[in-house]
Amino acid sequence: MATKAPKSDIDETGVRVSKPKKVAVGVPAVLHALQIANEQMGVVRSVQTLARVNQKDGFDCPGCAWPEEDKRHLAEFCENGAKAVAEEATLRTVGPAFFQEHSIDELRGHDDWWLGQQGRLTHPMILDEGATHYRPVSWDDALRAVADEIAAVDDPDETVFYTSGRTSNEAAFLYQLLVRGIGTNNLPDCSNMCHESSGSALTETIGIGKGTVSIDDVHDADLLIVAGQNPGTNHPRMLSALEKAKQRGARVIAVNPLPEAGLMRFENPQTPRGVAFGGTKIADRFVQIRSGGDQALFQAIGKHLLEVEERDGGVLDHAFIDAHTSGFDAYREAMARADWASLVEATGVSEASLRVIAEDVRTSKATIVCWAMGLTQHKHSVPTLRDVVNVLLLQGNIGRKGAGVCPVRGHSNVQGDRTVGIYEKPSEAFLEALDREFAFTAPREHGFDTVEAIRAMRDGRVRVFMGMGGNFVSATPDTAVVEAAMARVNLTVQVSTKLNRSHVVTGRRAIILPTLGRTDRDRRGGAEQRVTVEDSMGAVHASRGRLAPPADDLLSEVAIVARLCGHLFDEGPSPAQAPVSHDGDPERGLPEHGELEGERHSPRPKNAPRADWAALETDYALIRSHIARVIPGFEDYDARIQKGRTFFLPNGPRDERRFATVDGKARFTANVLEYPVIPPGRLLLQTLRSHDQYNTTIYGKDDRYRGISGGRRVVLVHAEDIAELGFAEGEIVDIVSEWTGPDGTVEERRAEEFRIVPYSTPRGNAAAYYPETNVLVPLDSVADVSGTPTSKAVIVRLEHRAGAGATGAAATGD
Ligand SMILES: Nc1nc2c(c(=O)[nH]1)N[C@H]1C(S)=C(S)[C@@H](COP(=O)(O)OP(=O)(O)OC[C@H]3O[C@@H](n4cnc5c(=O)[nH]c(N)nc54)[C@H](O)[C@@H]3O)O[C@H]1N2
Ligand SMILES: Nc1nc2c(c(=O)[nH]1)N[C@H]1C(S)=C(S)[C@@H](COP(=O)(O)OP(=O)(O)OC[C@H]3O[C@@H](n4cnc5c(=O)[nH]c(N)nc54)[C@H](O)[C@@H]3O)O[C@H]1N2
Ligand SMILES: [Mo]
Repeated sequence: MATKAPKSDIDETGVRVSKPKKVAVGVPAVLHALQIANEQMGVVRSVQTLARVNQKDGFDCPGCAWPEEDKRHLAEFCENGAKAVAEEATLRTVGPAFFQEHSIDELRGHDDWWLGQQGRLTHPMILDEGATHYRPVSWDDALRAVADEIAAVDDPDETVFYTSGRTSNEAAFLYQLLVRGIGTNNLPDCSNMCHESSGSALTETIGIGKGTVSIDDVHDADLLIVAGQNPGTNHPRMLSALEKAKQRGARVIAVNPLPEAGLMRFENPQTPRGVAFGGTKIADRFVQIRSGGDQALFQAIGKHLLEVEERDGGVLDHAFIDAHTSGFDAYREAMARADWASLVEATGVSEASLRVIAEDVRTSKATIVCWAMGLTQHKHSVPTLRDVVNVLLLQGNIGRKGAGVCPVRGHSNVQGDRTVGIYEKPSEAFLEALDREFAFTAPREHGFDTVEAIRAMRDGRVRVFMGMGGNFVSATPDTAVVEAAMARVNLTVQVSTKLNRSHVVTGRRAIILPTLGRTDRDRRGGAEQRVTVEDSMGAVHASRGRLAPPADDLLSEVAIVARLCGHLFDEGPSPAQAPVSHDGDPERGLPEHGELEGERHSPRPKNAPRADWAALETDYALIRSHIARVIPGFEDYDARIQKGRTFFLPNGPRDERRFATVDGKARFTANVLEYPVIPPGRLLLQTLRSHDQYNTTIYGKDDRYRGISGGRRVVLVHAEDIAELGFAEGEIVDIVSEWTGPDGTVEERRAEEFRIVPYSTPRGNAAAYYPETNVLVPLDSVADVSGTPTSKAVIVRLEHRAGAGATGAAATGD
């Protein structure tokens, strides 16, 4: 039986701490997943649903972007994939009665867990200016209200359109067209906070912002370095691939400040061996690196390889370097100058150990480097990733079997969204193709990324904010700033499956547009529609939901966007709105390009994209034909995804060692070494995910592998730091971040009441969960080049709470 939604928030006094686990997955994981599935969906729907995850002609798991293996197991699900599915396919619903019962003030007081647990949104809702409650609204009125507010802006750049990474290729492509049709490139997305640093570094050095390996390469690798990633929790299916590689003789080096369970040992629930024999040891070597020390690690590897080459020869792939790269000499000289003392200081690893790691690389016949947020969310992430590329180039480890770069993406279609145009800095080639296809002129000026969008909202320069999925308010840094920024916007619109903070921290007016998720059946135009997604390795395939949606008249994301396009581009502002714009100037109905032309019942803006919006809404294959004509690599799109087939998008470096960089070569780069300097008495805080959450969606209160249960407000600190800083294990403290602005002033931000937990991490480093700690991340603390918030590097101090001494040890147990 499905169970009811919780009535109260997480009671943080119930936190329990036990020994962290050394093994990931196994039978307990399956049981835990089934328990959550049953709570949300009941037994029958659980079985129906979980059997279709990632099966051919089933739906793509909304959990993560790790690709499917060719031979799929009957229940190709992992614990956290199953939890992601259960959250979406839940039988709990949030409809008009719910909003009548709970005022916006009351809802704002609840935590993210409570909000998310209430269930699926079923009805379009509107919050009028000054109202205390949302009220139901018809689809047509809701969409017209959105279109009217957009049409009323003075300048199209006063609108911002966010995208999270679950949106399908079809919906994302139409959405970017809508936005460019309005006349702006303000398309921030979750990538800006996620793998943007990877995109920046890879585009510059190898000419494509994506990874260069396939799942077969992972199996065939001789050495896999997994840095800054916790696959046991965030990409559990990756563990099966690592296990397979190991069975074929590969070595794995895990680089992480924390000894994450999945990296140490893996029990595969799909094989008898996994269940009965204590699983496979994953990491041959665990490098417990100081947070932010990865650039130094890769420089050390490069330096060692070059030294051995100089002495003995036989290390480098000279043929590759000569034919395909540029900048080698400058890199070699920079590495000759790099000094071991700094490399040791930055990593916290001795020179001897650094050389042992480098020897693993030297003797490997094919090396892959995998990474995620531990490498992308630092100030110096882009140079760090350039140095990763340098090491791979030395031995020709790009564009050959078993070798390459493998940024492991987060959201299940975040890579596809970028491919089809969700980007604030679109290329000219893409815009030209878009112009041709839709007979209009897309704007050329680059738009806001996530942080720039927040600044613009904070400064009152944004009138309309729309979120295609995601939870902008909770996911972004500097929560207090973001909340105030949202309040300055005239209208905030969220297209969502589930209730979250972005529905209750709103602009002056707010609209919720509920939508179908991956698991839901999508019937349009008398036929069941498929959508398509691209995984982390550039493979595109279809996804089709089969479950009855939570409400009969829910619209898909495609339908919502297509109807908005119809309102905006075929009709112009609705008659009620047209004569008076927000500032009362009757002449100013539409943005610059929107001089009015007589057509239909009200005027149609001149420079609007042209398409048969109603037809696109009822046949997604037509959208695929548009995509096929605009984006290279999608030729015969619709035919190639039929019958569960998958196709690979072209990838120059992987397919033919072709590098679309400024000089047509893979580029070695000489980078100045950077690493965080932690002032005395301070800690470097990383904000990360527990095992029971999907970004801002909190599934439960436990972080099983790390031995934390019953609550989330914990800060993991080295035992000796706890003592040296004058605190006690189990003490409840405030975490205060210290940010020195460009003018030298120090800003402080505070997160209250966190329990100190001693944990295995390098001295000076600490960890706590996101999104609770986003209040601590300063908006201006971003990575150079990519602009990604430095969520893994926040300087903090702990503070005793007034009047509260050490409370002694937290409840412990095992
Ligand atoms: N179940 C589940 N699956 C998910 C998600 C989820 O929330 N839940 N989120 C999805 C998304 S959007 C993403 S982007 C991915 C995120 O996947 P991950 O990147 O694995 O997620 P994080 O929890 O941020 O973990 C960061 C890891 O990097 C380590 N780390 C931190 N700082 C450093 C450093 O300086 N150097 C090194 N070498 N390591 C460091 C941390 O200890 C931790 O192990 O997962 C995706 N999949
Ligand atoms: N401090 C800190 N901050 C971080 C990070 C960190 O490590 N530390 N990680 C960053 C990263 S990597 C990312 S990717 C971002 C994540 O940022 P977002 O992608 O914005 O956040 P999510 O929590 O994944 O969004 C969850 C919401 O998406 C909606 N949703 C789910 N499925 C669908 C769907 O199919 N369609 C639609 N329309 N809506 C849907 C639901 O309403 C749900 O409440 O957060 C970033 N923020
Ligand atoms: Mo992400």
